[in-house]
Amino acid sequence: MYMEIKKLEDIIKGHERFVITTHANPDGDAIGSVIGFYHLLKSYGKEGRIISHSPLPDYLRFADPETLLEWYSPEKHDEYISHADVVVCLDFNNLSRVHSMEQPVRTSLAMKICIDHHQLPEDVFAWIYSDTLASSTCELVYRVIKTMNQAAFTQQAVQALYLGLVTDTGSFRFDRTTPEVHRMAADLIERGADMMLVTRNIYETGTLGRMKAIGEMITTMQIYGDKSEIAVIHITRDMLNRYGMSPEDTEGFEQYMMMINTVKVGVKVVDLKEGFKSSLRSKGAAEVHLIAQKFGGGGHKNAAGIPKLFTPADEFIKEIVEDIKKYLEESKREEN
Ligand SMILES: [Mn+2]
Repeated sequence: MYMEIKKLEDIIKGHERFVITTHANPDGDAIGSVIGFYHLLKSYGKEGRIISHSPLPDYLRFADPETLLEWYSPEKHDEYISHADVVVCLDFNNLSRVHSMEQPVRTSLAMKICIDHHQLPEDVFAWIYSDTLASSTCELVYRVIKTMNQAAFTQQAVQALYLGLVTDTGSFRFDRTTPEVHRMAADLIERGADMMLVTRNIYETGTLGRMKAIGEMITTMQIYGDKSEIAVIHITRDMLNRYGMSPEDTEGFEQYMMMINTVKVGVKVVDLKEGFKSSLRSKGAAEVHLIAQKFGGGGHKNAAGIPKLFTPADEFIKEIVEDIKKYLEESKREEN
């Protein structure tokens, strides 16, 4: 059931022990929102532990200087998860996204609540605070703290929330960057968020290897469609090995396809140890989560993901390019 902030406040006030979690391979918004929410709980004197399937990525370490995020292990955490009062799921809405934590969370008697901006939540949450038009989960946590208890805007909370706003809006470039988002950013900076700390850690720490990988990726990019509307990059196992990168290190590579003026939809394919995963981006009206659905994926209108597939990557690329062509053709017809 969907809830308003008042209901969330009642839930927090009425319970003591909380698990805070987010999706595997957390990004800036995931980390920002769990840290923000932790400080909200603390401001009410509640016990909260941030437990995550994935460890904190190195490049986001600056946002969690106290190492609040605990890397999940069954021995250390299952007991706590099963006896918690509430499990708070941030920046995802399907329990499969917590991977190894899925079973303990599902079987826990704790109330499960979700705070998120993705579409199509799973039917497992007692309460959901969602806004699919929000720029980020950090925007939602900001709203919650602002309404509920501004004492939770500690130095670390504002830094973390600012991080999520910046990363999920692609530095205030994406569609959902509303005047409200800019006002939030301004407010967070006034409350002590260090803007340059985010710039330095997120945008100025790439390695030479990563930069060269981007070079090869751009050179090998394929363009499809009569008007060159579709771009595809395929980062192969061989490329990852040569540049000493993991699939997660290709996060953000999609943007280079979208910088091309003719491109409306971009497809990134990254080889995994076995199989591959894919992410989709679009500009304007094209709704890529609709394209991702056929392959078991989902997400937002302009950014979607497809989890691990085992078909040969070349076949997948052929198929999805045809799907996208058809989709763009049909949406053109609808416009006329
Ligand atoms: Mn997000």
